[in-house]
Amino acid sequence: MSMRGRLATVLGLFLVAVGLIVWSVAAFLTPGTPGGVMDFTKTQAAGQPVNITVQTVGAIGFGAHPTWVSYLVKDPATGKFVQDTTWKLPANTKINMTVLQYDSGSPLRNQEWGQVEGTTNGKATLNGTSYSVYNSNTGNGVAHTFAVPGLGVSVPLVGNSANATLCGAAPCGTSSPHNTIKFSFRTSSAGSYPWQCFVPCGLGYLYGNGGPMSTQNYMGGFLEVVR
Ligand SMILES: [Cu+2]
Repeated sequence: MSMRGRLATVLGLFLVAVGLIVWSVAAFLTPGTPGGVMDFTKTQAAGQPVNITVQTVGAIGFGAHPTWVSYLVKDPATGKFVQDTTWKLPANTKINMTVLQYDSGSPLRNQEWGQVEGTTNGKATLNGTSYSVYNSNTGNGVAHTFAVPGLGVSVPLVGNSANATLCGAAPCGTSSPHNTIKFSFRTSSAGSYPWQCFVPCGLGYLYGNGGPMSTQNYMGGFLEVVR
């Protein structure tokens, strides 16, 4: 092979290597495409509790609706936050939820949503401090709720100060201002249980209930409970 031919081969292989590196870094940084089912039954030993970590963000920052509020869930297999709100869970199992809440809050239209319901002991913790009700007319108000009506679960997710520099695009890193809310609940028998946020956070839509509030993979989804 001529010198020029060898150089061309080396250069070609080098470009392929660079291309692969760029592709894998981009794949790692880009959140998953919404629409899948996050399966928590594979990563959990039989009879053991399931740990779910989610984040709530003020603006998803990518996809068809980058300005919409959204939930993201941490893939237990890869550790990446993805925009999937359908979660496959085992029946009659304790679920330990950790919510990293990155959005600002406001007073609730219905103070009932400030009540923690359906969790273990009827309580949740906010940055380590236990609470059973949150008065949204104080502090930074409430940003979203996590509620599973079929299981009687409802938890207010306390907001961050609107004056803080909030995370602008998901997935958010823990260096951005956030509240950590933890609680546990139990799944019951097999079935499809809708879950959703009840704060009308669909800004710019009729009564705040359109847009992200009524679109799968943003402010609601399903617990697909299997035996
Ligand atoms: Cu919401």
